[in-house]
Amino acid sequence: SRSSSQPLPDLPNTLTLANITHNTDTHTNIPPTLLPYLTRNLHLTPNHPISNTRLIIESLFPSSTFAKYNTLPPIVTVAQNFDCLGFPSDHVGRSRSDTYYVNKYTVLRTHTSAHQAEKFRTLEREGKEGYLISADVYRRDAIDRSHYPVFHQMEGARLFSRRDKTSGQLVDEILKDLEGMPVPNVEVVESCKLFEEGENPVQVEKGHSVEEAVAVGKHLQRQLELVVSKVFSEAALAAGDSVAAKEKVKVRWVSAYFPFTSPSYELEVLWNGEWLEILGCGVIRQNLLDYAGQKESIGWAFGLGLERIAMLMYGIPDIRLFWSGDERFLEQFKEGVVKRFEPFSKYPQCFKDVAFWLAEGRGAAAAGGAGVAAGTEEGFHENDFMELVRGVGGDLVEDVKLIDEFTHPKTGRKSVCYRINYRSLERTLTNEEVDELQNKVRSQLEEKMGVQLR
Ligand code: FA5
Ligand code: MG
Repeated sequence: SRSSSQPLPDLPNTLTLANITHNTDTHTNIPPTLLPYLTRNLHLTPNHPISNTRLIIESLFPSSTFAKYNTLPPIVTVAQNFDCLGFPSDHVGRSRSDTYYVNKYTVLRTHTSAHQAEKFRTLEREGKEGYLISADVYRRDAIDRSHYPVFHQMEGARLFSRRDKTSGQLVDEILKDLEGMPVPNVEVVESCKLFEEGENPVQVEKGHSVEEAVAVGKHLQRQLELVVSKVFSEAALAAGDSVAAKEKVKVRWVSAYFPFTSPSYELEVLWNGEWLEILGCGVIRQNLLDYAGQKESIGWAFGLGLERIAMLMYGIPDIRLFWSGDERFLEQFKEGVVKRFEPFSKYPQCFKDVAFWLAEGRGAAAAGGAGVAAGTEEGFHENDFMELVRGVGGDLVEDVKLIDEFTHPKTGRKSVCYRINYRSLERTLTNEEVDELQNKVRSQLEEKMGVQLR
């Protein structure tokens, strides 16, 4: 299908970043509009809320134990991002509708886990037992107030050496370290089992005893509960609520699946009456550690979303605000201390609908087609549509929703209708301006995606 297999016409033949030049090819699907983001580094911008959030969390991980990496370039190999982490070859995450490819062998990292293996490999050389990595990550995704094609993650890991120890000694050592850690101010409302035997993917790795996995899992959970406890007491103080600052944060541990950890968990936090997932984590698979020259270690890893945490901490309502150059936003974070964000007035929104027939007979959809709300069988990828809209409207688009799907009873053809919400964070848009954007979306839909407008 054209939208998924041809490079964009206006993309350069090479892409240079951090002094490395990459050739583009038919796999390339990075829109030129994304390129400026590769060097923005919000997580390193002084006083920016993403950077402040990073610093607050980093302060819980002593530099004597944890190496800190904050400048790893975002272009990585398919091997780093997927293969060496054990992603199966047909995993949906690998598809061109979900991931930005620089070329067939190179991607914009979709998560900070892409650096796990290389950083485990150099741990002893650095004289550390663990690391933190903060970086920008890239995913093709929906458009709404909590999704942006670029966001920031923090990866953390900690290893424990098994060298010259019995399993019992190792377990004692991990539990003793855990006892030395502060008690987090959280209430664990619900917890999945640390591991389960049988069909459930939450299992103890081959080569790990149950006691070892449980000890590592408990150490991991304690560390992350401390992160949550710190972040949310800061948030309550920011809101001027010193009573709430002392209250326990309600959390729950949910069992999860990642190809590179087992058992795996997600941590959810109760915030304004809603359960929000803030991170994924687990006991690192032994084959990954073996591959990374750590045959004699066992350990844990986690990956958390800095935007998601910053939005909770500061009460930031729209993910686009992080990228805004608007002084009314930036000046609120100048002091570096957590202060609740005071929204500036909202400008009016403007809804425009676009309906179209999906092209027929365009072959099978690309592998998996996850996240495709409509028309997978016609080879239509919702993320391609989202990107087209972003390409035209940029940050003037607040969200895009599928509002109707319809299959013609006689022809079996499928039609979809999307509602685009145009709203600037900085000014009132004129009708003419919005009409012009909407017309561009319509004509590009026909040209680039070969659909028939209704
Ligand atoms: C991962 O990316 C795994 N690499 C995490 C991990 C690391 C697991 C180490 C085990 C060991 P996931 O796709 O769920 O997992 O993303 C992790 C976190 O990133 C989420 O919990 C969320 O906080 C944040 N996140 C994910 N997608 C988005 C998004 N589109 N916008 C903002 N934040 C996001
Ligand atoms: Mg997740």
